[in-house]
Amino acid sequence: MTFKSGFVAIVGEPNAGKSTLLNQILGQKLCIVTPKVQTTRHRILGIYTSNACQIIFSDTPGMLEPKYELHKAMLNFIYDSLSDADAILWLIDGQTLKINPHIEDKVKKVQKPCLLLINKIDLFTQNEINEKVDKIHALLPENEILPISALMGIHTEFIIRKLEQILPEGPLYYDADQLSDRNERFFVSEIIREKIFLRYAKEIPYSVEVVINTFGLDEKNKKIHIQADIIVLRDTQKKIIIGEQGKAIKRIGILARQEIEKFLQSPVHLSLYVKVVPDWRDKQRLLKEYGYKVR
Ligand SMILES: Nc1nc2c(ncn2[C@@H]2O[C@H](COP(=O)(O)OP(=O)(O)OP(=O)(O)O)[C@@H](O)[C@H]2O)c(=O)[nH]1
Ligand SMILES: [Mg+2]
Repeated sequence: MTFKSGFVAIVGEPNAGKSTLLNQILGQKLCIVTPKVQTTRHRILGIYTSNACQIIFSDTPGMLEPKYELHKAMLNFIYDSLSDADAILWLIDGQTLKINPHIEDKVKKVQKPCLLLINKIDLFTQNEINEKVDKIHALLPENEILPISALMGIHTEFIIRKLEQILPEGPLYYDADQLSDRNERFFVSEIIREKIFLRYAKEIPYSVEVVINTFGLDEKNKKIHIQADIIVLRDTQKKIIIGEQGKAIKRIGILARQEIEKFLQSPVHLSLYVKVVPDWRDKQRLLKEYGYKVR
């Protein structure tokens, strides 16, 4: 049997379920997921390895109209993933069936095998699903369509079978037990950001960045000590994040610590500071420092 391997970009509208799909395929929560758009800001590799293949998925931010430098950096992650890819999974939200013209344009340009996945079919009847497939087929007749539910794992196994056929013969690019290219520090910052996305409304989630300053084992109390800054744009946002008598940030700290402890499988001491950095979303130097790709 020949061993297959390659890179697969997961692209689509914000909120289509890209990160949910990657987590489902990997069988564990790697990427953060929230009901809000623009949850994912980076390109995150998720590595699936079996006896027959290694598939290196890129979870990407949702396609958007860039409003500030951060958005441009997010778009760069999508474009890089598409140009590196051996195959593309284009995720369409079954609730909206929105076809983003920029994605269509890019997918056509790169000329790679592309599977259209209509997601969230757990919400619909078989008749409704059939109608949706017909609608998408009428718009994009060249591509194979697969209705799935990333959340419930419906037809997600089939995606792997399909990719095994499409991908070329190739080597193990990563160790068989490696799940991602990102380190623990990165995922810890994402977990904190997820809790902020889930608990605050309006512009707060989009004004926040999380920076890990300290990450190390405290030998004395056998806990991993983590200190993180929550960066916001304005003083008013800082006040909201902290909340009355610090109650709101305390809650974030507890929720984040519980999940970080599960993720690291170790007791954790987490301390959070809120820092105002005006315009960080438009400062290339800072964006680079925060791990975004600016060019
Ligand atoms: N019912 C249902 N909900 C889903 C499914 N897949 C994802 N969702 C929900 O859709 C929302 C968005 O999911 P994400 O995985 O964060 O979507 P995304 O495409 O990564 O979003 P961005 O990172 O913002 O671009 C979450 O509330 C998910 O629980 C699905 O198959 N069925
Ligand atoms: Mg995402």
